[in-house]
Amino acid sequence: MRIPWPAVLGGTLVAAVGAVGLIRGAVPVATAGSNLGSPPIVVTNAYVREPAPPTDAAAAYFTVYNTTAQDDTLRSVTSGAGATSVLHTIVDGTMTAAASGAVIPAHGSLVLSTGKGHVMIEQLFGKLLPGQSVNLELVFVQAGPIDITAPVIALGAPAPGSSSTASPSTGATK
Ligand SMILES: [Cu+2]
Repeated sequence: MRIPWPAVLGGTLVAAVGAVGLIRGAVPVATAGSNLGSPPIVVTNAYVREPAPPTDAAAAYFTVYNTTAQDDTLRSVTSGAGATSVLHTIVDGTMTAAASGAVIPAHGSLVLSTGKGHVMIEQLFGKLLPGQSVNLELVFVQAGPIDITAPVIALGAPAPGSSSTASPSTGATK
């Protein structure tokens, strides 16, 4: 069974953290002046919600951790699944295009989840079905481009990392 690496990474991080609220303590704090190989940006819990027909757009969600001591900005996102991808954040219940990007504070995180924001993939090239995955390139001002793979999650299915979902390895295998 193939598991996209963001899912594996997400599972590991969630296991280490135990709760989403403990993000600060869980992110390795870079020692000033040293680079011990920890990635500056860690993306977890990436997924794309299966679009409800006849919608021609799909929403991608993920969490970005900035492990550095410097603010970074998610400037743009591109996807192999549609013609355009737009970063949308939700402020006071209103969805707005984050034209200048979204800031991830030093040692902080940016959570794109239902009610908080998403990347809207527009003019889909084809159907997106559960079991498929979508390649996304996230471009950061400081960290540069980072490629991730986001599985397509069925309508109504729980989002990765949203609750105590069973680990894939503990499920009965056929
Ligand atoms: Cu939107």
